[in-house]
Amino acid sequence: MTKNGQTQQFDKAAFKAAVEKHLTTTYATTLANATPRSWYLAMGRALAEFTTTNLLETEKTLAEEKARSVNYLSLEFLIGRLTGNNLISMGLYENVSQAMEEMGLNLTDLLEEERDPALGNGGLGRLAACFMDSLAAQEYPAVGYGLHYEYGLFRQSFVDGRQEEAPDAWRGAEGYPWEVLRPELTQQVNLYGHVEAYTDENGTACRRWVPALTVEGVAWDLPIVGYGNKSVYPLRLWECRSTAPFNLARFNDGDYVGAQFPALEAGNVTKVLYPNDNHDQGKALRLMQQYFHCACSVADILRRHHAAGHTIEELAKLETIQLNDTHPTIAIPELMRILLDEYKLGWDAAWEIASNTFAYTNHTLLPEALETWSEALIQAMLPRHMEIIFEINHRFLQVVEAKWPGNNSIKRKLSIIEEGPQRMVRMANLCVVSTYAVNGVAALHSELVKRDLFPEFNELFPGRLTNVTNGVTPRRWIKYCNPGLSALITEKVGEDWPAHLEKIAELEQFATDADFQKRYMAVKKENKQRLADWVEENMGIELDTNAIFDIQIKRLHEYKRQHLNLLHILSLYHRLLNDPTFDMHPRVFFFGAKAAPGYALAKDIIFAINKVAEKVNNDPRLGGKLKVVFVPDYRVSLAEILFPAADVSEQISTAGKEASGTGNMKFAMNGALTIGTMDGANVEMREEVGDDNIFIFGLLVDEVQQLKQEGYDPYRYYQADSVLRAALDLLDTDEFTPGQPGQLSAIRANLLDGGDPYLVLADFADYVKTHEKIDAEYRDQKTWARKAILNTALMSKFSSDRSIRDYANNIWKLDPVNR
Ligand code: 9GP
Repeated sequence: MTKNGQTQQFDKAAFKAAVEKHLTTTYATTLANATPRSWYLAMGRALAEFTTTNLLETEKTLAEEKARSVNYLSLEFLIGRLTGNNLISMGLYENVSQAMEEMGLNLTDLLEEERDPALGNGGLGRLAACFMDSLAAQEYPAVGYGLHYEYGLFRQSFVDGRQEEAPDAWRGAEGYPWEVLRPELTQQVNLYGHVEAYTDENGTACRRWVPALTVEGVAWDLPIVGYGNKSVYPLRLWECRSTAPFNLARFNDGDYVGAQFPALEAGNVTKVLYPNDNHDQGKALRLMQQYFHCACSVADILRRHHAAGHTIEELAKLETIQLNDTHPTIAIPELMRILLDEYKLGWDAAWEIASNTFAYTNHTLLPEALETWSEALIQAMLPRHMEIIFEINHRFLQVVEAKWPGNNSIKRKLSIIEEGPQRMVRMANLCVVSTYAVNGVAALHSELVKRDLFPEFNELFPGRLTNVTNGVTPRRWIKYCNPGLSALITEKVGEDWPAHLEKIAELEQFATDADFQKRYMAVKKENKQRLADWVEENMGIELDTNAIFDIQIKRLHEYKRQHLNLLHILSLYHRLLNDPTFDMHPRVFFFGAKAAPGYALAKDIIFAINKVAEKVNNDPRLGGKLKVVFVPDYRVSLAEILFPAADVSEQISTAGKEASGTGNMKFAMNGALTIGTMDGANVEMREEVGDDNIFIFGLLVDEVQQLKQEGYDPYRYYQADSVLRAALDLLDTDEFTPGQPGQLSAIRANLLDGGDPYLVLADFADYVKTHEKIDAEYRDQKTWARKAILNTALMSKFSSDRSIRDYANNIWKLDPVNR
């Protein structure tokens, strides 16, 4: 590293010349005509010159060093904007800001020109992005493998309060300046067809796949820049293209669609990100996406492995493949197929390699998210893979038989194939059977994986099931998004905390320092103002920054219980209007959430919150005490404004349902106090900050299970609690939809007659009481400041650098390679 954290020499004049050159030669714009967007693009291209060079050099070093590396396979990488973050990692933020200033441009404005690459749905995809950042920052050799979706997660707008979806062409017409096409890495991917038996030249009986369709996988690399070092790792995204040439004869005959048919079909594979979070829809195109992703990635891993001079027998020694959820599971039979059919290894030798190469992360216990694929579908699309899955299962069931002789019910439960009218392949079971490590994503979640989801597997494969608690990168989620707080931290603990978050603990000693408290709270106020300005400019709602900013931002899902938050808001509304003795500190409730397009109740909840917002924001009787803001199109770049501005963080899922959460960590690092259930990583956050500095409420996992077993009756709570009753009944009136009662009734009906599957009513009273405590404590600003500072100081465990070290030391056995 050179001085000031720069990772390369920076020649300002040369950089300015490069920007101008890209402006004119890459974007064909004159200096006089250049728009802020073309300046941003040209700047991006000029910066990518550094990262592409470093990427190629890193690849070379790693091959020469014969380094063991991790291949992170994920259908989602929710990377967010790269420019600002990369500038920070390269240590060039100030230099580039100055260079652009000299050209009459403001860097902050230019950064706003970048569209978010939204190649993920939520926590799972964002975690993958944080992990890539931490791998590069700590120089653990890695390649991220994903898909180059033409359209990312849909753009959300509200029309009369209802969610509308529009396609997200994240690259724009000009392409994304950070990506680089790698034509030499193109792979062929086969689909459909049949399997045939044949005898090879040695007289051995063999099987081979005769595919019916071949498409092409083209690689685009995005640079993952190591913070403060020279390593740049590729995030390699595959785009599907047709191998068939354009059919000019058919075109000339007037068959315009037919002439392009293969290209149109192939283009569909990577056309769009499936917009479901924690839900598996079982669509054929999705399976094709998954296989396309895996086939390209496995082939590329083998290419790299051989290019570095290694033999196939050494694969598990030099490469490990981490499966991010079950989405890339088909990589397992794909590698087996290659080892058996192409390398001609025997089953045992192939299995030895494959089962020691793959590891799997489980991110959910929700049954609707645990993927199963119909055997018939796999059989048609990937006939050889289906044979291999049957063989894996056959051998596995012999192991089960040896352990539990004659016990067919255990066999039925553990089998990779689920029997029924339509036989299904259970991808999670396939993963547990075929990998050397399976991890959950927070201590509680990993315990539940062992206890409730896979107890027999845990007995069968002792030590295979383990935990790695999630984390988030402090570079994006403190340093970049909260410059005020970052400056304050640097002043107190020195400047290397973004790479060594343990350092942040030194802030603890300033928690009671009156001067520090004042400055810390002043930063919070500035961040609240930044958010308030955004809301006023984009939504026309005026906010008072003296109010408590209470924020819930995450995907819209019943288990995350945005409707519990809504019921609390309704109860406050009711009390402000009906109880003259009721007093509360002004509060703004923020929401940000996308609902899967086919998820009706989630969309109803969005509509209800928007309708309630419309009313309360304009009701003079409330004296400005209550505001509700649902920010449209919640995305990473908006999150960067929301997290730093929060006083209160809502983490209120039903206990046992949220595997970890990662927004909870970002809020706390930025000094918000959590109101949360004993769920996911909230449990470990409480351990870190202590019970006094977090607001825990609600039923525990075992209490939830017990209540359900006893027969949960939501009406009991409705009848016993008049505040709850009033809030729920408001949903049946036309209070928020004048002249149109019943528009919000679906939520009430789900909670009362629908059985309230996520126990919203059971947790309501405790939730309200805990919010009253928050209200009282916020009024004592010194105590609040102390608690907020402690939250920042005590969050070092939740750096994704620590998560990656845990993976590297305990699972991958990976060493850093410093450049
Ligand atoms: O729902 C979990 C979320 O709790 C966790 O933080 C995230 C990253 O581990 O994964 C989410 N799971 C999924 O999106 C689907 O399994």
